[in-house]
Amino acid sequence: MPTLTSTPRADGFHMPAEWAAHSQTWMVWPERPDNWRLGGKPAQQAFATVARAIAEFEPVTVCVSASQYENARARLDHPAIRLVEVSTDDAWVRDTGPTFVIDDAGEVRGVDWSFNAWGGFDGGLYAPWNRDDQVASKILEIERCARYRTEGFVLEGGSFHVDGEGTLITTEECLLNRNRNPHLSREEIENVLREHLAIDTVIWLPDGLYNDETNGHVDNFCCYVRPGEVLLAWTDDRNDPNYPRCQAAMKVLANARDAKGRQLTVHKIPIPGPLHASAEECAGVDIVAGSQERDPEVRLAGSYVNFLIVNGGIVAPRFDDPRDDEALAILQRTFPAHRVVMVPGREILLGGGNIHCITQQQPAPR
Ligand code: KQY
Repeated sequence: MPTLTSTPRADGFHMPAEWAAHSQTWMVWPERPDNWRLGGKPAQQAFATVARAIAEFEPVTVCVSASQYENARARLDHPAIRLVEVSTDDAWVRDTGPTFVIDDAGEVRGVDWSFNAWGGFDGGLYAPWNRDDQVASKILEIERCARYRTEGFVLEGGSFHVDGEGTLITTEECLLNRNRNPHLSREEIENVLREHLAIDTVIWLPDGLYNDETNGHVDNFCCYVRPGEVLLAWTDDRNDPNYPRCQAAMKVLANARDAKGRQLTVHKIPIPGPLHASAEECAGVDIVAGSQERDPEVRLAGSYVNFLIVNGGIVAPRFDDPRDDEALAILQRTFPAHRVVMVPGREILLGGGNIHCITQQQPAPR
């Protein structure tokens, strides 16, 4: 399939909101033993539960290595789940997969951002990452979608959300981090976003959630629920390191105007925990120089915001935390036309993300 030299905006393509109809959701099967404990077995069970939950609403394609094909096939026993063999470095398709864009005729193409494992050799989470940088291209080949490649412009899909009506929300902590695009100013970064996602307005939250190893991906902190309305992870506890982050985000959101000139309604959802990995969970992760170390002292960046919107549903993490029920009620109230399903999120969180980070929606041609 061709790699185009124009931009999506110039060609009449834009990124639709996550609630627009999907043709399918993509995932990658986890197996990396220096990220997933016990050789990835508990994570595989968690990913399989997520895949099956999504498959109740729409088709799912799971990328899997040759060596894990048979195991994954047996564990992903649902008629709506397809497997394809793709080599990867890890399993975060939100960040390694394409960002799909669509035009008024319903043609779907993909943006293939440069990927550096969340910071390259300046705080990145593993090396090498060349297989992960190829994932978007391979998915677009499989789908026969034309590709836009932002060579040298580093971005991950979890670092932004759009409302599909011209507004994008992101964090300075991630996009202005020196380990992503230090050669570009804020305005130059905004221009790449405008051209590749066809947005007009960028809302910059200062930070993401405390201790998020992606340098504050917005998809773990704040997301759109419909145009003009966002959901923000929230704490009223002044002693929580998230307190100043929530306050700063609220201040920006309260003063923002979106591309349509609207003020935003902000819904709050509690932050679970504080959650920590146990010593036993940490001991199950292989130690490899250059990969993220695991430490029971370090608070995990657990968040109910890290959910996926699917056709007619919401697939959200639960943590066996006292706030699970409240989070479920807030999600169901916020998405009254969707069926909210919660699935176990702890094993995914132990690897550094959650359901939104391990999924990538592909819009349906209209
Ligand atoms: O989007 C994400 N949250 C990815 C996290 C990567 C963690 C690797 N250990």
